[in-house]
Amino acid sequence: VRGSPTYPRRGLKEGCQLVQKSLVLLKPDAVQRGLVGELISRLERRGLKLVGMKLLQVDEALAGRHYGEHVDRSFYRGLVDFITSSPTVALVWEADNAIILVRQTMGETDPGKSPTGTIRGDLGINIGRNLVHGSDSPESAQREIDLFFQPQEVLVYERNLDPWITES
Ligand code: IDP
Ligand code: MG
Repeated sequence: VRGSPTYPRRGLKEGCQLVQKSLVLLKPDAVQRGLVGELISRLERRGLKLVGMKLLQVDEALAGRHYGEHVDRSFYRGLVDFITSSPTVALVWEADNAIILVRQTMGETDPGKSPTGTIRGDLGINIGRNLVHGSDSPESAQREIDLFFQPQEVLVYERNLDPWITES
């Protein structure tokens, strides 16, 4: 990720587990429904480390850049109208294999197909109101973090309980 230091000690670990970052958005439905705390709590409790956080109003330009891959899809206009309709919380989470961990915690794109125990399976009904975004690859994460955060807004710090979450 642009501006992020490398991790000489924890970058590449035994078993080839890789420290990754994932961009998570708590979409306007999450903010409007008062689920910000609940959703952050679920990701915190999973053990993910919070390294970036802001509340912002996504504008048309940012929405277009973030969802550019979907520009030709029938749901694109509705998606952009929705994400720009009310404030969004942007988060950066870090962990070994953070991309897949976040997506597991989120559930499937369609809440109706998401298992209970996941954010979308427990708290959502409709694919157009599925509460959260999570990066789908390390490359997407890098691109998306750079859209939402300045390099200095993604922090590097030690967490004292890490040895109780990850065997190093
Ligand atoms: P993801 O959020 O699970 O990665 P994507 O396929 O990347 O899913 O789609 C981005 C977002 O577009 C979804 O989270 C959802 O809000 C919206 N979306 C995707 N497919 C549909 C659809 O068929 N109808 C309405 N909205 C959709
Ligand atoms: Mg996606």
